[in-house]
Amino acid sequence: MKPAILVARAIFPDVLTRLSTHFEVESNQEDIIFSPTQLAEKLRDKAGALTTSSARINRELLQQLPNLKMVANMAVGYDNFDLPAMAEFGVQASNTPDVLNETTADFGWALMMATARRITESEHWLRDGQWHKWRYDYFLGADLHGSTLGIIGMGRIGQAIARRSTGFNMKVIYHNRSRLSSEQEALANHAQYVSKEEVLRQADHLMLILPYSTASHHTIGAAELAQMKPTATLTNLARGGIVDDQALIAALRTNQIAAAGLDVFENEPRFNPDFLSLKNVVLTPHIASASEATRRAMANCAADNLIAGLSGQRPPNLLTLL
Ligand code: 8YV
Repeated sequence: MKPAILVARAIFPDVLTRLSTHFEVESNQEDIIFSPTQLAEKLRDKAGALTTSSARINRELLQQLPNLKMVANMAVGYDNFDLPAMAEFGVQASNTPDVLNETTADFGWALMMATARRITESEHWLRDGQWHKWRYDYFLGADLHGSTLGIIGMGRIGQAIARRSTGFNMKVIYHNRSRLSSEQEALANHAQYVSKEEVLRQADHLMLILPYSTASHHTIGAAELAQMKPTATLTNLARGGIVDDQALIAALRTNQIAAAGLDVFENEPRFNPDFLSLKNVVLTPHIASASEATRRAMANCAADNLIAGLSGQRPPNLLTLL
């Protein structure tokens, strides 16, 4: 008999078809966001699950699921997993690294450029019928070329973002838990490793692309925003919770920094509505990895992990140390 799995959110139909050659699949193409109780119920008789960041796999859930062997997250981030609890309950975990690096880096640039050059603000103005003449000082923004790009979180996506800056003749400074090798720094447009304070003080454009954990909670709050240049932009591609959104709203409202580009928010999708009253912010609904090819690659990568894990092989992107 094939093992039973839950695909916890809607997914490409052909990936479901692929999974059903290996498993008895319960799908959720209606894309209902299950409550913890519903998720526990759905998973009770399952050996595996394919999840996204919306499913919390924690101790309370695992206690109810003696049959569960593996959860494959369709995301590189896995802050929705309690890895120590998963290891304790003998449940393998995997994520989808690498396949989304370049697409996410592309999007980081799109968001940073839209923020620096006021693309959405000016488009709203145009759509509003306010464009009656040209003026020398309409929508003056900040240059990217020749400026200093500061990156906090210099993993694979951070390095892909830094690499792209060579064409813009930018200086790159970064802060990370550990320093890159000199070869990696050279490939990342000769990025210079500095303290977090130096990144904040020197960056003209600050890019946040670090994993979320209790240690990185509110990496950027009121004190950090106060250290930034008043002309600086901030782009958050990482996770809600890396930035204290309330403090950011206050900083944007008082022009303590120039502008922000945000793809992720605290408590998303029910983000702080005060962002909507600000002109100097570009808001996108967590779409940095959303290209057709990359979302397919992520879905197939999660499927590869689940297929390997539930057939007794080592999943290519195993996270749990069992
Ligand atoms: C996902 C992401 O789309 O990979 C990640 O960590 O943030 C996004 O690419 C999202 O988390 C859905 O699982």
